[in-house]
Amino acid sequence: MSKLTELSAWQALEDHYYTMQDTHLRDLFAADPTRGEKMSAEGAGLYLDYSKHRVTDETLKLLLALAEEVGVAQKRDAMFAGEKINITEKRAVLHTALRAPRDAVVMVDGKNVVPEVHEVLDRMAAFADEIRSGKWLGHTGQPIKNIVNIGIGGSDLGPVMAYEGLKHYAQRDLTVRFVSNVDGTDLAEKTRDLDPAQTLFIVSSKTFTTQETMTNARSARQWLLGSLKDDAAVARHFVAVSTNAAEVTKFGINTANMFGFWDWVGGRYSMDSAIGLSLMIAVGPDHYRALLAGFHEMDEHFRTAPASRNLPMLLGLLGVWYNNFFGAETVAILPYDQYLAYFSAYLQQLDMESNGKHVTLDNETVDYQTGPVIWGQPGTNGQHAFYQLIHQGTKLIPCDFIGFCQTLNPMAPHHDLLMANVFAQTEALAFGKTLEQVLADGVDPQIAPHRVFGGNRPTSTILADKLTPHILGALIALYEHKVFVQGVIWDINSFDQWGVELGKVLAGKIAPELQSEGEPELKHDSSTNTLIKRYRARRA
Ligand code: G6Q
Repeated sequence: MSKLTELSAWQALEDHYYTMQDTHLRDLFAADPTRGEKMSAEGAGLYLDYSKHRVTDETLKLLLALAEEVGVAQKRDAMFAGEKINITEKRAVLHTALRAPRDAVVMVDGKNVVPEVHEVLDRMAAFADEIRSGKWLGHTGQPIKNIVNIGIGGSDLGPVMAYEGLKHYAQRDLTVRFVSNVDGTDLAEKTRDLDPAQTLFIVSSKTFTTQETMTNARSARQWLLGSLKDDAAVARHFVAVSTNAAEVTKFGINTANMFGFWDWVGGRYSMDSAIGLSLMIAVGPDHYRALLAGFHEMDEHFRTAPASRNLPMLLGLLGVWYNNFFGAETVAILPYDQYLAYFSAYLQQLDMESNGKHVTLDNETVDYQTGPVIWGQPGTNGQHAFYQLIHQGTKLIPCDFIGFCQTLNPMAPHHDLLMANVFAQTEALAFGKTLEQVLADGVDPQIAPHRVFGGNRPTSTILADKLTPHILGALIALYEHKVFVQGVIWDINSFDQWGVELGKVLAGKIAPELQSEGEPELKHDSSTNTLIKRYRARRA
């Protein structure tokens, strides 16, 4: 048994699970007509309905006791205070400082980092304004009309998600694109209709050594110079976002055109650092600052709200309940807003890279499940695709439904229909349809079992008034902190990502074997050797 599973709160939850495993949401709702109002919490403009979860007051009490016993609040305070909680990289974890107000004080190694954060934000704002107003001219004297962010992982997914999320607020005469894949198709397709003389590349890379990003950046430079034919053009068409000034200079970008951040910002937690420059150019500094204020409001909620009404705490604990006691393997994230098309993909990295870990902070191999598989798509599209399995399949898939009371594109009756689907899905998932109800509908008894919905499928519903920059910030921070709560409970380091290393190292060895002139001596396993040989023999 591990440290976690030996805890009295954990064992109490195990016992409690046996009393709860067959309890149906139908009965829980029937027993308490006020359940739907009672089991809700609010913070930073978000309303969370968690009544359609397979929990009682007792379950919540035990989950909160678990949070207490593992010290979630103390660990949270240590994170906010800049303690080096990322122990394998010996780093503080301070994405919360990126959205701290100007007069806040956040100390790292004896220094208040907030003034530097705002200095970079101010430089970003000045640069964004120059681009947006057409004052920043390209090498041939034309204003910039196209922004291409080159980055990958944490240097791509956040900006692309938030750009799509806030497109409604974007300056529409600017074209903003994101290139991430080392597959040349990505760069080729994203630049094919752009005029180099009007295009700005933002090379976003914390390390400025990432293979995909640097390969794309070099090819982008060639594309630009192929047309503008003057090395001096790079200075007007390339800026960098990085922590690595030396590599930025080596690439040929003047550090005057570099926007920095710090080693205490993890890649997947960096979208509100200078990594968000493309987004700030698109939506403007004021909307960007509103986004940061939303993040900060949720930070404050997480820091100060009582655990029983603390949104990230509740979402985190409910996730642990299903992951570790019901054996649920995945969580579906289902935003009912077209602008949030990339939200699930973003959360996939945030959650799976953070909590996809197998050893504890004390180097013990865990004997319990850690992070779930995160997936999803915006509604209502998913309803016509994979919801069948969630409703009637054999797997338990807790879902987060996210919806807004007001649409940004009023076009009756669309929004009412969209939201009717949110409420209908969570109702159907919770209560299902019994055999008796199916037969009462006059369905042929021969096929009636196929029409039965078991129900008892848990969902959270997160509602906000309107998708604004502020609300998007709060929503992202909600999930950042949910992931944090779960990482603390599972006693893992949510802030490193060693799991991405091995593949990178092996790709570094294989690339020269694909590129070499003569027949290379291959020393891999027989499968890898055969695949490499077949590729070499057949490529054009
Ligand atoms: C995120 C990861 C990873 C990282 C990318 C890009 O937490 O660290 O996704 O963001 O590998 O790294 P660079 O920004 O250094 O290019």
